[in-house]
Amino acid sequence: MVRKPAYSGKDITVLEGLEAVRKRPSMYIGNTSSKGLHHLVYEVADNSIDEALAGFCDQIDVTINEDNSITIVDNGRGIPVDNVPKYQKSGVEIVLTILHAGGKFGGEGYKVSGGLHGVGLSVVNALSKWLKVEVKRGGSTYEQEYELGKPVGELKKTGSSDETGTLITFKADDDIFEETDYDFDTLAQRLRETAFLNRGLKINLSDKRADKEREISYSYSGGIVDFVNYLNTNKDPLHEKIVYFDRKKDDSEVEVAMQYNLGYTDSIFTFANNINTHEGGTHLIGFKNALTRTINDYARSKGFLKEKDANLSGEDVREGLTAIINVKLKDPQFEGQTKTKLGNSETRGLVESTTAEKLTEFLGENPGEAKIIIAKTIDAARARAAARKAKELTRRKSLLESTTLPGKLADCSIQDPRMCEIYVVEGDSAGGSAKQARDRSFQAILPLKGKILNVEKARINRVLSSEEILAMITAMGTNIGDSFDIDNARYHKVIIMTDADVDGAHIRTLILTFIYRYMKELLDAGFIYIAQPPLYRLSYDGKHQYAYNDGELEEAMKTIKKKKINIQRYKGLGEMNPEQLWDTTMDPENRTLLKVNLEDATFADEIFSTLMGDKVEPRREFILKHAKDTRFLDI
Ligand code: 0RA
Repeated sequence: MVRKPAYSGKDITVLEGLEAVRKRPSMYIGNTSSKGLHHLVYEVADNSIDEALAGFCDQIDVTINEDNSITIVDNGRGIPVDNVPKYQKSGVEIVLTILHAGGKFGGEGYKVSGGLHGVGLSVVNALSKWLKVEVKRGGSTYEQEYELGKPVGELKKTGSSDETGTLITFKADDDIFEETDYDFDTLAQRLRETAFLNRGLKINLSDKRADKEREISYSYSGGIVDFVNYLNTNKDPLHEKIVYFDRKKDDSEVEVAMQYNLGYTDSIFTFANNINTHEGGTHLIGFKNALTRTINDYARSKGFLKEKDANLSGEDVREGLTAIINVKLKDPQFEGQTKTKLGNSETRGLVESTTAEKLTEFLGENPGEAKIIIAKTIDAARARAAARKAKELTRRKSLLESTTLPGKLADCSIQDPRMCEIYVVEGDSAGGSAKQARDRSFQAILPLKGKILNVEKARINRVLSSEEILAMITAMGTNIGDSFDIDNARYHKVIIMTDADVDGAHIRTLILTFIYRYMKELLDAGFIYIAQPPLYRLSYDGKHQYAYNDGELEEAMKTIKKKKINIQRYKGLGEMNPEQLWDTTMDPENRTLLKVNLEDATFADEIFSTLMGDKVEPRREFILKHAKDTRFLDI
């Protein structure tokens, strides 16, 4: 009898591939914390969304099961089940076990690639305790199961069906992931964004976990027009009609939706193949160029700008603009620090020419709206010019560019920004403690006076006349807005340290709002952190220990079980002496820092415009709704 060897050469390559994923999971999914865990869901969902992009799928159901496994069902074509001769395996098994096998067949339509996305279903499979796949295709149903990425038996035909589609259930491996508990809101946020970007696609999310049962459904017939409408909900739109245009050319598509509001900052979000391109790229450059040129041309042709008038600047024409730029292309190139910057050069031309042409058309056909928009941009330019005339902006600008550091900054002695950190501290007294506590070789301290200016409600000239904000800008070294340059960052860790009370939370949000609106790249680069001072100090028997929240306090009380425990509750940073502050909050060996993660930039926009904007009612509702939402508290 001739026995088939247990493993062929090809099998060994597959096993080595999966082993590599399990050995270095972060190389494939970024990290193994909660963020990496949620990436598994996006990875599977992105495959279904690829089916939707190709026009074969219009519904995706995502379920968090009772045991924290995830089921994702789509009504696409179903993963091919036929044997692939080269591998002597079903298409299903190839997609689930070979790295980057997603696009091996078909080759049609759009493929998501680059960044942490598009790493393939095999990565999810390799990082799962178990995975089950069901396919409906060609009149039949099929099933196969895997453990730690390896098939348990072959793909089996299980019945008949006249539908098509794919169902995948997987349980993340708790030997790999630090936690395996999914957050409904995090998934909901991302899936809603996906629904906005794919007009008409229906996405259902349901939570079956005990005491957490919930269901939500997203489907937007207006696509990115609905997205802009949603983003402007808590702002005051300047004109009713949302501008929308699109174009298909060769293998690329672009669509843009935009609307101005009364605010002073811009909220432009760009996407390529459903990926949020936080770092911008060629599509954003094309859009900005066309916007500036078109508005100037129109304003001149209609006499709003006279010959003697200077051109409106890019910042002028973007003031108060909310826009979504969504491109789909065959072979996207993702670059930049976090691989979220679109690099395709041909996309710039497509977005630029489309925007110029269609926006000119819109302005021509809607003179009422055009007039309002132009008036707003001219207003913005006037404010800038007035500030400049009053020597304000030029003086400030040169001040920003100057190397004179703010007087109250206690700088560190090391010069290499990669090793340096700055503590932005609430209040002069806490600032004083921090100055005494720090390691002056690499830690700088910048004390700020209480509530800084709310930049959400102020125009650039007022922002730049705020002493506290100027101090932050010069200390960081990067400048702001269009002049921002991350290469000049003087510290690669910016640590916001405020009291652990309501006022402290407010000040933290004000500082974050400023950074988000004027130095967003610092957030993208992962340079922004929040310090975690303790809430309690327990002393007993001449020993002491700290508790950072009420849960920890309870735990500590249980373990100590001594009669005489003295509990001190810190009402503010000022109550800690320098040694305590160092031990608990500033010593890199002991402290916990919270990294501010802006993966969800559109959610951040919602947070800042709601919390810091003019409208009171949405703010009240938002705070009530998110009162227990740690993402909001810690942003
Ligand atoms: C490879 C080729 C084709 C479809 C798929 C993969 C596919 C993968 C997933 C993952 C989740 N849902 C999915 N749906 C489809 C093309 C098949 C064809 O040409 O018919």
